[in-house]
Amino acid sequence: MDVLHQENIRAVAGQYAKNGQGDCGDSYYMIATEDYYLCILADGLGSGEFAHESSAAACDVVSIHHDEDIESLMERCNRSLLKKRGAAVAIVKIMFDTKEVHYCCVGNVRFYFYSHAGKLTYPLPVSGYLSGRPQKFKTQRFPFEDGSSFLIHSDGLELTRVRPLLQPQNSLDYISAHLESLVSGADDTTFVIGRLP
Ligand SMILES: [Mn+2]
Repeated sequence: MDVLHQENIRAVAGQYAKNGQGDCGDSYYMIATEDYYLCILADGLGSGEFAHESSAAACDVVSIHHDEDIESLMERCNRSLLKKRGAAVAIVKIMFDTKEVHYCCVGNVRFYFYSHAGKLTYPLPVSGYLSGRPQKFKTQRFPFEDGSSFLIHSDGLELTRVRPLLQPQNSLDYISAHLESLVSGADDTTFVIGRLP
């Protein structure tokens, strides 16, 4: 598992290829600066090499331009997927200074944000995928408080009880171990969990 540990955020990511094969069709990238945390999770259509090529292209372009707002990052992802197979893409950017979460998604990537007060926000997935065709993107913005947690995952993971899992008393190690225990191998699976201390 991949761990990011900074003053403003802790995050853990796990990624598992379908049937334990080499090429995972999902890709993710995350980074924390002094000002924000950004994560993209992309699920390439299908599986194997060409699914990976698509999801990796989206993550590569975001890793270069992560300082931009997420509408422009979604545009860049979309353009990067022209003449490739395509991908479901979700981008979350958490602004430490304004204490705001910005989120945009096209396709079946799920996002849950659990506030310190116990409010669970889970934007419904927008159907479709990015493949270079012009699209409009709708970004959600909402405020957060310290002590919040979040989860982003690809559709390889089937979750029924997110609220008890993201409770503040559950450590990120506990949550990631639990999520890993649910990985079936039937599809590429990626999750990113984070906590804003
Ligand atoms: Mn998938």
